Amino acid sequence: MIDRIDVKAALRQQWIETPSWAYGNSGTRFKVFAQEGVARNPYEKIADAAEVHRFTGVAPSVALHIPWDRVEDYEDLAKHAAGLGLQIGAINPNVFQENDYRLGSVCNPDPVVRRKATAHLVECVEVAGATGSKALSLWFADGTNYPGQDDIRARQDRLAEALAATYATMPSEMTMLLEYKFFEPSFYTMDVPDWGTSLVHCLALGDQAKVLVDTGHHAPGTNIEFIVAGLIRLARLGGFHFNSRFYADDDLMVGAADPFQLFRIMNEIVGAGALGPDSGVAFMLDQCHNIEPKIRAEIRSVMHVQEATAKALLVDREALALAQAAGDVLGANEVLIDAYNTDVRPLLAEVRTEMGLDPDPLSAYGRSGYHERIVAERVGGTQAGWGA
Ligand code: PSV
Ligand code: MN
Repeated sequence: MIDRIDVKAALRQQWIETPSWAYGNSGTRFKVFAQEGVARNPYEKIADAAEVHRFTGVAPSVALHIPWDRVEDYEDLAKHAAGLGLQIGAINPNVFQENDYRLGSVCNPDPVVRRKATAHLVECVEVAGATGSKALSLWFADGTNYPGQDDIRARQDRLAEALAATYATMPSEMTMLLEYKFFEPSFYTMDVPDWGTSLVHCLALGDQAKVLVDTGHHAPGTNIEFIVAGLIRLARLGGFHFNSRFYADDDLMVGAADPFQLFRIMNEIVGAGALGPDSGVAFMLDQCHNIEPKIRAEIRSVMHVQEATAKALLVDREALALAQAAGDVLGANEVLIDAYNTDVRPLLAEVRTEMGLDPDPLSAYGRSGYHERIVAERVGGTQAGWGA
Protein backbone atom coordinates (compact mmCIF):
# COMPACT_ATOMS: atom_id res chain seq x y z
CA MET A 1 0.00 0.00 0.00
CA ILE A 2 1.30 3.42 -0.92
CA ASP A 3 1.04 6.03 1.83
CA ARG A 4 0.11 9.30 0.13
CA ILE A 5 1.27 11.29 3.15
CA ASP A 6 4.77 9.77 2.85
CA VAL A 7 4.83 10.35 -0.90
CA LYS A 8 3.91 13.99 -0.45
CA ALA A 9 6.46 14.46 2.33
CA ALA A 10 9.21 13.03 0.08
CA LEU A 11 8.19 15.36 -2.73
CA ARG A 12 8.19 18.38 -0.44
CA GLN A 13 11.74 17.59 0.71
CA GLN A 14 13.14 17.01 -2.75
CA TRP A 15 16.26 19.03 -3.60
CA ILE A 16 17.21 19.77 -7.20
CA GLU A 17 20.20 21.99 -7.88
CA THR A 18 20.29 24.19 -10.96
CA PRO A 19 23.53 25.20 -12.74
CA SER A 20 24.63 28.83 -13.02
CA TRP A 21 25.64 28.19 -16.65
CA ALA A 22 22.03 27.43 -17.63
CA TYR A 23 21.26 31.14 -17.09
CA GLY A 24 23.98 32.40 -19.42
CA ASN A 25 24.03 32.38 -23.19
CA SER A 26 25.08 29.13 -24.81
CA GLY A 27 24.98 27.54 -28.21
CA THR A 28 26.68 25.17 -30.55
CA ARG A 29 29.97 25.65 -32.35
CA PHE A 30 27.86 27.10 -35.17
CA LYS A 31 26.09 29.91 -33.32
CA VAL A 32 25.28 31.29 -29.92
CA PHE A 33 21.89 33.00 -30.06
CA ALA A 34 21.97 35.72 -27.42
CA GLN A 35 18.69 36.17 -25.57
CA GLU A 36 17.26 39.37 -24.13
CA GLY A 37 17.50 39.79 -20.38
CA VAL A 38 20.24 37.19 -19.90
CA ALA A 39 22.29 37.53 -16.72
CA ARG A 40 25.51 39.52 -17.03
CA ASN A 41 27.31 38.25 -13.94
CA PRO A 42 27.13 35.59 -11.23
CA TYR A 43 24.90 37.79 -9.07
CA GLU A 44 22.28 37.99 -11.80
CA LYS A 45 22.57 34.27 -12.55
CA ILE A 46 21.87 33.55 -8.89
CA ALA A 47 18.87 35.89 -9.00
CA ASP A 48 17.52 33.84 -11.92
CA ALA A 49 18.13 30.58 -10.08
CA ALA A 50 16.22 32.03 -7.12
CA GLU A 51 13.18 32.46 -9.38
CA VAL A 52 13.28 28.77 -10.22
CA HIS A 53 13.24 27.99 -6.51
CA ARG A 54 10.57 30.61 -5.79
CA PHE A 55 8.10 28.89 -8.11
CA THR A 56 9.03 25.23 -7.61
CA GLY A 57 10.08 25.26 -3.94
CA VAL A 58 12.54 22.41 -4.54
CA ALA A 59 15.56 24.08 -6.18
CA PRO A 60 17.31 25.74 -3.21
CA SER A 61 20.87 25.64 -4.49
CA VAL A 62 22.85 26.72 -7.52
CA ALA A 63 26.10 25.22 -8.81
CA LEU A 64 28.96 27.52 -9.79
CA HIS A 65 31.54 27.09 -12.55
CA ILE A 66 34.89 28.78 -11.93
CA PRO A 67 36.17 30.96 -13.62
CA TRP A 68 32.83 31.61 -15.37
CA ASP A 69 31.50 32.65 -11.95
CA ARG A 70 34.66 34.20 -10.57
CA VAL A 71 34.02 37.15 -8.22
CA GLU A 72 36.14 39.28 -5.94
CA ASP A 73 34.34 38.25 -2.79
CA TYR A 74 32.83 34.74 -2.62
CA GLU A 75 31.42 35.26 0.85
CA ASP A 76 29.50 38.23 -0.51
CA LEU A 77 28.19 36.10 -3.38
CA ALA A 78 27.00 33.48 -0.88
CA LYS A 79 25.35 36.25 1.15
CA HIS A 80 23.58 37.48 -1.97
CA ALA A 81 22.36 33.91 -2.58
CA ALA A 82 21.19 33.51 1.00
CA GLY A 83 19.28 36.79 0.76
CA LEU A 84 17.37 35.26 -2.13
CA GLY A 85 16.75 32.00 -0.24
CA LEU A 86 19.47 30.04 -2.04
CA GLN A 87 22.62 28.16 -1.10
CA ILE A 88 25.71 27.74 -3.21
CA GLY A 89 25.89 24.17 -4.44
CA ALA A 90 28.66 22.28 -6.16
CA ILE A 91 31.77 24.17 -7.26
CA ASN A 92 32.87 23.13 -10.75
CA PRO A 93 36.46 23.94 -11.66
CA ASN A 94 37.05 24.69 -15.31
CA VAL A 95 40.30 23.23 -16.63
CA PHE A 96 39.34 23.03 -20.28
CA GLN A 97 39.21 26.53 -21.69
CA GLU A 98 42.77 27.76 -21.72
CA ASN A 99 45.42 27.30 -24.40
CA ASP A 100 47.65 25.58 -21.84
CA TYR A 101 45.13 22.73 -21.76
CA ARG A 102 45.43 21.75 -25.43
CA LEU A 103 46.97 18.40 -24.45
CA GLY A 104 44.99 18.09 -21.26
CA SER A 105 44.96 19.57 -17.77
CA VAL A 106 45.82 17.22 -14.91
CA CYS A 107 46.87 14.52 -17.40
CA ASN A 108 48.96 16.85 -19.57
CA PRO A 109 52.44 15.51 -20.34
CA ASP A 110 53.89 18.84 -19.14
CA PRO A 111 54.25 18.94 -15.34
CA VAL A 112 53.97 22.74 -15.37
CA VAL A 113 50.49 22.55 -16.87
CA ARG A 114 49.54 19.77 -14.47
CA ARG A 115 50.61 21.90 -11.54
CA LYS A 116 48.58 24.86 -12.86
CA ALA A 117 45.47 22.68 -13.26
CA THR A 118 45.85 21.12 -9.83
CA ALA A 119 46.29 24.57 -8.30
CA HIS A 120 42.95 25.56 -9.84
CA LEU A 121 41.26 22.50 -8.35
CA VAL A 122 42.66 23.43 -4.95
CA GLU A 123 41.53 27.05 -5.48
CA CYS A 124 38.03 25.66 -6.02
CA VAL A 125 38.18 23.79 -2.70
CA GLU A 126 38.82 27.23 -1.19
CA VAL A 127 35.93 28.75 -3.14
CA ALA A 128 33.74 25.98 -1.75
CA GLY A 129 34.90 26.86 1.75
CA ALA A 130 34.16 30.57 1.27
CA THR A 131 30.71 29.98 -0.22
CA GLY A 132 29.60 27.25 2.18
CA SER A 133 29.54 24.67 -0.59
CA LYS A 134 30.05 21.05 0.35
CA ALA A 135 30.87 19.65 -3.08
CA LEU A 136 33.72 19.89 -5.54
CA SER A 137 32.46 18.60 -8.88
CA LEU A 138 35.19 17.57 -11.32
CA TRP A 139 34.98 17.02 -15.03
CA PHE A 140 38.06 16.70 -17.22
CA ALA A 141 38.12 17.26 -20.95
CA ASP A 142 41.46 15.44 -20.88
CA GLY A 143 42.17 12.73 -23.38
CA THR A 144 43.84 12.08 -26.71
CA ASN A 145 42.75 12.24 -30.32
CA TYR A 146 45.18 9.83 -31.94
CA PRO A 147 46.55 6.39 -31.08
CA GLY A 148 50.05 6.79 -29.77
CA GLN A 149 49.56 10.49 -28.95
CA ASP A 150 50.34 9.90 -25.28
CA ASP A 151 50.83 7.06 -22.85
CA ILE A 152 47.41 5.92 -21.63
CA ARG A 153 48.70 4.45 -18.36
CA ALA A 154 50.91 7.43 -17.57
CA ARG A 155 47.92 9.72 -18.01
CA GLN A 156 45.97 7.66 -15.46
CA ASP A 157 48.88 7.98 -13.02
CA ARG A 158 48.97 11.75 -13.51
CA LEU A 159 45.22 11.93 -12.94
CA ALA A 160 45.48 9.89 -9.75
CA GLU A 161 48.25 12.17 -8.49
CA ALA A 162 46.30 15.39 -9.11
CA LEU A 163 43.13 13.98 -7.58
CA ALA A 164 45.02 12.85 -4.48
CA ALA A 165 46.69 16.26 -4.09
CA THR A 166 43.29 17.97 -4.33
CA TYR A 167 41.53 15.48 -2.10
CA ALA A 168 44.14 16.05 0.59
CA THR A 169 43.08 19.71 0.85
CA MET A 170 39.36 18.98 1.31
CA PRO A 171 37.74 19.36 4.71
CA SER A 172 36.06 16.24 6.04
CA GLU A 173 32.53 17.43 5.22
CA MET A 174 33.32 18.02 1.54
CA THR A 175 32.59 15.52 -1.22
CA MET A 176 34.60 15.17 -4.43
CA LEU A 177 32.38 14.24 -7.36
CA LEU A 178 34.18 12.73 -10.35
CA GLU A 179 32.21 12.95 -13.58
CA TYR A 180 32.83 10.72 -16.59
CA LYS A 181 32.13 11.26 -20.27
CA PHE A 182 32.74 8.73 -23.00
CA PHE A 183 33.77 11.17 -25.74
CA GLU A 184 34.22 14.85 -26.56
CA PRO A 185 36.30 16.90 -26.76
CA SER A 186 38.78 14.03 -27.03
CA PHE A 187 37.82 11.30 -29.44
CA TYR A 188 40.39 8.51 -29.23
CA THR A 189 40.63 8.32 -25.44
CA MET A 190 38.98 10.30 -22.69
CA ASP A 191 40.91 9.98 -19.44
CA VAL A 192 37.69 9.47 -17.45
CA PRO A 193 35.42 7.89 -20.05
CA ASP A 194 33.17 5.75 -17.87
CA TRP A 195 31.81 5.03 -14.42
CA GLY A 196 34.35 2.24 -13.91
CA THR A 197 37.33 4.54 -14.35
CA SER A 198 35.74 7.13 -12.13
CA LEU A 199 35.00 4.52 -9.47
CA VAL A 200 38.56 3.14 -9.51
CA HIS A 201 39.90 6.64 -8.79
CA CYS A 202 37.27 7.30 -6.12
CA LEU A 203 38.04 4.03 -4.34
CA ALA A 204 41.73 4.92 -4.27
CA LEU A 205 40.98 8.38 -2.86
CA GLY A 206 38.67 7.54 0.03
CA ASP A 207 35.05 7.75 1.21
CA GLN A 208 34.67 11.43 0.29
CA ALA A 209 35.12 10.71 -3.41
CA LYS A 210 32.08 9.61 -5.40
CA VAL A 211 31.02 9.08 -8.97
CA LEU A 212 28.91 11.69 -10.76
CA VAL A 213 26.53 10.38 -13.40
CA ASP A 214 25.77 12.87 -16.16
CA THR A 215 22.84 11.31 -18.02
CA GLY A 216 24.06 12.80 -21.32
CA HIS A 217 27.48 11.15 -21.13
CA HIS A 218 26.68 7.63 -22.26
CA ALA A 219 26.62 5.76 -25.53
CA PRO A 220 23.13 5.30 -26.99
CA GLY A 221 21.30 2.40 -25.40
CA THR A 222 23.37 2.38 -22.19
CA ASN A 223 21.34 1.14 -19.23
CA ILE A 224 21.98 4.09 -16.92
CA GLU A 225 19.77 2.81 -14.11
CA PHE A 226 21.96 -0.29 -13.91
CA ILE A 227 25.01 1.92 -13.33
CA VAL A 228 23.06 3.89 -10.74
CA ALA A 229 22.00 0.73 -8.90
CA GLY A 230 25.56 -0.58 -8.82
CA LEU A 231 27.01 2.68 -7.50
CA ILE A 232 24.35 2.97 -4.80
CA ARG A 233 25.19 -0.56 -3.68
CA LEU A 234 28.80 0.54 -3.12
CA ALA A 235 27.80 3.86 -1.51
CA ARG A 236 29.68 5.65 -4.32
CA LEU A 237 26.88 7.39 -6.15
CA GLY A 238 27.70 11.05 -5.60
CA GLY A 239 24.99 12.53 -7.73
CA PHE A 240 23.63 13.38 -11.11
CA HIS A 241 23.94 15.91 -13.84
CA PHE A 242 20.50 15.56 -15.36
CA ASN A 243 19.80 16.43 -18.97
CA SER A 244 18.46 14.76 -22.11
CA ARG A 245 20.33 13.82 -25.20
CA PHE A 246 19.43 12.70 -28.66
CA TYR A 247 22.84 12.24 -30.30
CA ALA A 248 25.67 13.40 -28.08
CA ASP A 249 26.13 15.70 -25.11
CA ASP A 250 23.37 17.99 -26.35
CA ASP A 251 22.36 19.10 -22.82
CA LEU A 252 18.65 19.29 -23.59
CA MET A 253 16.01 19.49 -20.87
CA VAL A 254 15.87 16.46 -18.59
CA GLY A 255 12.80 14.31 -19.12
CA ALA A 256 12.06 15.94 -22.45
CA ALA A 257 13.47 13.20 -24.68
CA ASP A 258 13.08 10.02 -22.66
CA PRO A 259 10.92 10.48 -19.55
CA PHE A 260 10.73 6.70 -19.10
CA GLN A 261 14.51 6.53 -18.66
CA LEU A 262 14.32 9.27 -16.04
CA PHE A 263 11.58 7.31 -14.25
CA ARG A 264 13.69 4.14 -14.31
CA ILE A 265 16.61 6.04 -12.78
CA MET A 266 14.43 7.60 -10.09
CA ASN A 267 12.91 4.19 -9.43
CA GLU A 268 16.37 2.87 -8.49
CA ILE A 269 16.92 5.91 -6.28
CA VAL A 270 13.59 5.61 -4.46
CA GLY A 271 13.88 1.82 -4.19
CA ALA A 272 17.26 2.24 -2.47
CA GLY A 273 16.05 5.02 -0.16
CA ALA A 274 18.51 7.46 -1.75
CA LEU A 275 16.14 10.34 -2.48
CA GLY A 276 16.29 12.48 0.66
CA PRO A 277 18.68 15.42 1.10
CA ASP A 278 20.56 13.39 3.75
CA SER A 279 21.19 10.50 1.35
CA GLY A 280 24.41 12.07 0.13
CA VAL A 281 23.24 11.95 -3.49
CA ALA A 282 23.13 15.34 -5.24
CA PHE A 283 20.46 15.84 -7.87
CA MET A 284 21.74 18.53 -10.20
CA LEU A 285 20.74 19.76 -13.61
CA ASP A 286 23.47 20.30 -16.22
CA GLN A 287 21.74 21.89 -19.15
CA CYS A 288 22.17 24.64 -21.68
CA HIS A 289 19.19 26.36 -23.22
CA ASN A 290 20.30 27.48 -26.63
CA ILE A 291 17.00 28.31 -28.31
CA GLU A 292 14.44 28.17 -25.50
CA PRO A 293 13.94 30.71 -22.67
CA LYS A 294 16.30 29.77 -19.90
CA ILE A 295 14.43 30.33 -16.63
CA ARG A 296 11.24 28.73 -17.92
CA ALA A 297 13.27 25.80 -19.23
CA GLU A 298 14.86 25.29 -15.81
CA ILE A 299 11.46 25.43 -14.09
CA ARG A 300 10.09 22.92 -16.56
CA SER A 301 13.11 20.64 -16.05
CA VAL A 302 12.69 20.71 -12.29
CA MET A 303 9.04 19.76 -12.82
CA HIS A 304 10.08 16.86 -15.04
CA VAL A 305 12.33 15.51 -12.30
CA GLN A 306 9.49 15.94 -9.81
CA GLU A 307 7.11 14.04 -12.06
CA ALA A 308 9.52 11.13 -12.54
CA THR A 309 10.14 11.10 -8.79
CA ALA A 310 6.43 11.12 -7.94
CA LYS A 311 5.89 8.15 -10.27
CA ALA A 312 8.82 6.31 -8.70
CA LEU A 313 7.35 6.98 -5.25
CA LEU A 314 4.05 5.47 -6.44
CA VAL A 315 5.62 2.12 -7.34
CA ASP A 316 3.93 -0.48 -5.16
CA ARG A 317 7.15 -1.96 -3.75
CA GLU A 318 5.36 -4.72 -1.82
CA ALA A 319 3.53 -5.91 -4.92
CA LEU A 320 6.78 -5.62 -6.88
CA ALA A 321 8.71 -7.75 -4.38
CA LEU A 322 5.96 -10.38 -4.34
CA ALA A 323 5.85 -10.56 -8.13
CA GLN A 324 9.65 -10.76 -8.33
CA ALA A 325 9.83 -13.50 -5.70
CA ALA A 326 7.14 -15.46 -7.53
CA GLY A 327 9.02 -15.14 -10.81
CA ASP A 328 6.03 -13.31 -12.26
CA VAL A 329 7.84 -11.55 -15.09
CA LEU A 330 4.89 -9.70 -16.54
CA GLY A 331 3.30 -8.96 -13.16
CA ALA A 332 6.49 -7.31 -11.89
CA ASN A 333 6.88 -5.26 -15.03
CA GLU A 334 3.22 -4.22 -14.81
CA VAL A 335 3.75 -2.81 -11.31
CA LEU A 336 6.38 -0.45 -12.71
CA ILE A 337 4.36 0.44 -15.80
CA ASP A 338 1.27 1.16 -13.66
CA ALA A 339 3.22 3.69 -11.64
CA TYR A 340 4.79 5.20 -14.74
CA ASN A 341 1.40 5.61 -16.40
CA THR A 342 -0.10 7.45 -13.43
CA ASP A 343 -0.86 11.11 -14.07
CA VAL A 344 0.98 12.67 -11.12
CA ARG A 345 0.30 16.27 -12.06
CA PRO A 346 -2.71 16.62 -9.72
CA LEU A 347 -0.65 15.14 -6.84
CA LEU A 348 2.18 17.59 -7.48
CA ALA A 349 -0.27 20.48 -7.72
CA GLU A 350 -1.58 19.46 -4.30
CA VAL A 351 1.96 19.28 -2.89
CA ARG A 352 2.73 22.76 -4.21
CA THR A 353 -0.46 24.21 -2.75
CA GLU A 354 0.42 22.66 0.61
CA MET A 355 3.87 24.31 0.33
CA GLY A 356 2.21 27.68 -0.20
CA LEU A 357 3.15 27.74 -3.88
CA ASP A 358 1.12 28.22 -7.00
CA PRO A 359 0.07 24.76 -8.28
CA ASP A 360 1.21 25.76 -11.77
CA PRO A 361 4.80 27.10 -11.51
CA LEU A 362 5.19 27.99 -15.18
CA SER A 363 2.03 30.10 -15.36
CA ALA A 364 2.87 31.74 -12.05
CA TYR A 365 6.34 32.61 -13.31
CA GLY A 366 4.80 34.01 -16.51
CA ARG A 367 2.41 36.19 -14.48
CA SER A 368 5.16 37.41 -12.15
CA GLY A 369 6.56 39.82 -14.74
CA TYR A 370 10.16 38.77 -13.89
CA HIS A 371 11.03 38.06 -17.50
CA GLU A 372 9.79 41.48 -18.68
CA ARG A 373 11.65 43.12 -15.79
CA ILE A 374 15.03 41.57 -16.61
CA VAL A 375 14.60 42.35 -20.29
CA ALA A 376 14.00 46.00 -19.38
CA GLU A 377 16.68 46.24 -16.69
CA ARG A 378 19.56 44.20 -18.07
CA VAL A 379 20.67 46.51 -20.80
CA GLY A 380 24.31 47.25 -21.41
CA GLY A 381 27.20 45.23 -20.12
CA THR A 382 28.23 41.84 -21.37
CA GLN A 383 25.88 38.93 -21.09
CA ALA A 384 27.22 35.83 -19.38
CA GLY A 385 28.12 32.90 -21.52
CA TRP A 386 30.81 30.32 -22.00
CA GLY A 387 34.08 31.96 -21.29
CA ALA A 388 32.42 35.09 -19.87
C1 PSV B 1 30.87 18.45 -19.76
O1 PSV B 1 30.21 18.12 -20.94
C2 PSV B 1 29.90 18.83 -18.66
O2 PSV B 1 28.91 17.87 -18.52
C3 PSV B 1 30.62 19.06 -17.35
O3 PSV B 1 29.78 18.81 -16.27
C4 PSV B 1 30.91 20.50 -17.42
O4 PSV B 1 31.35 21.06 -16.25
C5 PSV B 1 29.56 20.98 -17.90
O5 PSV B 1 29.28 20.06 -18.95
C6 PSV B 1 29.45 22.40 -18.32
O6 PSV B 1 29.84 22.61 -19.62
MN1 MN C 1 27.94 17.41 -16.65
